[in-house]
Order: sequence, then C-alpha cells, then structure tokens
Amino acid sequence: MAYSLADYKTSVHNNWCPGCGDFGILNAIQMGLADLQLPPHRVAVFSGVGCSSKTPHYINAYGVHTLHGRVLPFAVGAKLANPGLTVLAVGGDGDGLGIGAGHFVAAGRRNVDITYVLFNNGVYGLTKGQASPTLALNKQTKSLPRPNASGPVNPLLLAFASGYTFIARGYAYNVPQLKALIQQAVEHPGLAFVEVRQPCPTYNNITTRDWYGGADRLDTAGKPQPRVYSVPDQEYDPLISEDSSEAQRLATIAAFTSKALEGGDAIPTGVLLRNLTQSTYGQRLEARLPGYHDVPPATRAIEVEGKSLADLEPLFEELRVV
Ligand SMILES: Cc1ncc(C[n+]2csc(CCOP(=O)(O)OP(=O)(O)O)c2C)c(N)n1
Ligand SMILES: [Mg+2]
Repeated sequence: MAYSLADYKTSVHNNWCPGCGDFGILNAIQMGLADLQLPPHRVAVFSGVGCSSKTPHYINAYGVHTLHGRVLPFAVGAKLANPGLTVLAVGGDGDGLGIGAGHFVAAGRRNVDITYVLFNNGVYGLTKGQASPTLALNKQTKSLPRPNASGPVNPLLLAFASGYTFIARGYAYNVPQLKALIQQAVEHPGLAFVEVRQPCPTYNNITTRDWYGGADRLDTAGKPQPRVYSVPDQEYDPLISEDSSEAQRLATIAAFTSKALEGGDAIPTGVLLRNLTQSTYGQRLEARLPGYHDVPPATRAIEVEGKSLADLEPLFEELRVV
C-alpha cells in the first residue's frame, strides 16, 4: 500500500496563530514521512509542552504530548522498548533548551536512533512571549518589559558537544528543503537533530519572516537579500565515517563549527554534520543483551494470569544487608 500526505493528517482543530512557522514544519514532517512510505502505525511522535508541542495532535501516527522539557526521555524510552518504531521528538526552543536542557545533553551521549526536530522561534510562544534560551542578549521583543539579560545558547554547538551524530538546520518557510532534511535525519542511524528557525508572528517582532527573508536588505536592483541561505554542497563534506582520515575529521569539525558560529545576517541551513563513527544505543544494548532486537521489551510478556513473570527474589537476595 502506498501512503500519501493525507494519511498523516488528522481532523484535530489546529489553533496555531495565522502565519505561524509551525505550519511549515508540520507540513515538512508529514510530507517527509509520506515520501519515506513509513506506515503511520509504525511511527510515534513525542512532544513536550508549548505551541510547537501540539504537533503530535496533527499527525496521524502514535504520539504523546508529554510534560514540559521531558520529550526526549519519553521518545528515547519508546524507541528502546520498541526499536522497530520510527520515533520523532518535537518541541520548542524553551522546551528543549530551557527546562529540557539536561535531557538534551543526556540524549546526545546515548545516540539513540531517533530524530529531534527543535522549533526555534526565540520565545516561549504558548506562555505569551517570554525570552527563550535562544534569544540574543539585549534583544527586546514586544512582550518583554526590558531587554533580554541573558545570552543565547547555540543549539547546533550544544548538539555537537553532547554527541548528536546528525546535525542540520532548516527554515520553516523553506518546506521542500526542510522535508529533505527531516527525511535524512530519520534515515540516519543514530540521534539526529534538526534545528528549525521559525518566526513567531505574535510575539517575536525581531526575527520575523521579513527579517529572515531580508526585506530590509535590498541589493542595488532592489531585491531582498535573505539572511537564511543553503550551504552549497561543494563548500564542505559534512560526513565523518570510519574511512575518514584524522585530517578529514578535523576539517569537517572545523567547517561545521564555523558554520554553526555564523549568525546575524548569515544563517546557514542544510545538513551540517553526519557522523557515522559512533555506535547507537541499540547496538550497545544488543552487545550486552544478545537478542534484544529480536525480542525487544515491547514484545515480551510481563505477566501471566495477573502474575508478574519477573522474579525479584534473587535481586532482593543480592541486596540483602546482613
Ligand atoms: C513544569 C512547567 N513549567 C512551566 C510551564 C509553562 N510553560 C508552558 S509552555 C512553556 C514554554 C514554551 O516555549 P517553547 O518550548 O519555546 O514552545 P513554543 O510555544 O515557543 O512553541 C512554558 C514555560 C509548564 N507548562 N510546565
Ligand atoms: Mg519557542
């Protein structure tokens, strides 16, 4: 059976603001899943709390709208219990980099084979526009009584430092590119991170759609000079594999770092790093628990006729203090 975009849509009422970047990201995820021909019942989408975290309601797949900042533990747990599922984690910059920052780092160290799409609008949209961890120092969006007193975290560099093995950036209004990025992220064996820059038309009056599109920066012919741009394929090879020499690895990391540090008037998008040299957490589990993939936890019986199959007596015996 062939799956189409319609198979990933739901009839749940959508209450995002008109013009919200979330719409483009939702479409890109749905189009990406349809193009990959993943059956909706083999996909699970998890979210934290925020406007962007309403996404699972709008995708016809399994999904859980979890707790603020806790999207990754849920998503990781589901993948480890049922490794055959395609698991996506979605949520805002506040959710993932504020309250969820510890989980963001911990997930990188494990390299579980899931995809994390971070909706980055620079604000806490749902709670009326407070500064998020990605808003620049001294910027004052219209809902802030004073300029931002904190500096921003760089999501791409934090992902790299934490061990994410696929790192990309997209833009909510470049849906074809974002769809391709999400597909590559899903296909990547390991933890994939896609940061998506998005305007928040209601609360972020600084990094607006016009700002990203360069409406205030006209060339001599009067054409806008967009701030977001696609890193050209030939600029550097984002792949690090077992075959890469030490010099090639260092060159890729240097090129990635310099792209991740760009900002302001030049916002690079595309696949920025793809590292195939790290084992996934699933492979590490398989090495310790042979047969883990053949009989994963989700398929194991845990009780018969109301009686647990787990015999905890030996464990208690081992822990007994005499
Ligand atoms: C434990 C807890 N603390 C605070 C909140 C309030 N809260 C809800 S959403 C949110 C931030 C949302 O911002 P972001 O994750 O960037 O999502 P956006 O709405 O911008 O898409 C906050 C602080 C909460 N729901 N739970
Ligand atoms: Mg946000």
